[in-house]
Amino acid sequence: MPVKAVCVLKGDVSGTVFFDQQNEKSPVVISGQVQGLSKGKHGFHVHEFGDNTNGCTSAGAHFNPTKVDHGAPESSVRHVGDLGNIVAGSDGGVTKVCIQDSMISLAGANSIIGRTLVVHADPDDLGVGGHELSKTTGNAGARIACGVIGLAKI
Ligand SMILES: [Cu+2]
Ligand SMILES: [Zn+2]
Repeated sequence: MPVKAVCVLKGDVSGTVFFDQQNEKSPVVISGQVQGLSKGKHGFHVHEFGDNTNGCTSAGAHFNPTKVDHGAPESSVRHVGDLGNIVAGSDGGVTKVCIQDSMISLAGANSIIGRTLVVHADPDDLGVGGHELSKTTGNAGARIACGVIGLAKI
């Protein structure tokens, strides 16, 4: 049974991101846009909690149910929430989001429903930057926008 979810990003930048999954075993198609990013790469993750009581900080760490190291979306070793980067082509414009991911899900153990989508100030180094934070956060810097991922109408 297909499931659809949506996240409205708010903060220093704004955006709307949709998640579509045809069934529990199919990849999740992530689409939408973010407005106002600075040119370049910005870390893009699902964080553990759908708690924004203290802004994006209370969303906790990357969603990582299997307790492994941070990594690239295409890596076999990665947090479930590791969606890599989105790339803004120019300062302050509209950045299209177009990602397909086979590790996140909209149901079951890897479900991202009720968790927080975060956009970061800096590039995610995908775990290979050699920084002390590379293996936990990708050293992606401040959380510049976030929103809770909720169920949407099909
Ligand atoms: Cu993050
Ligand atoms: Zn991560």
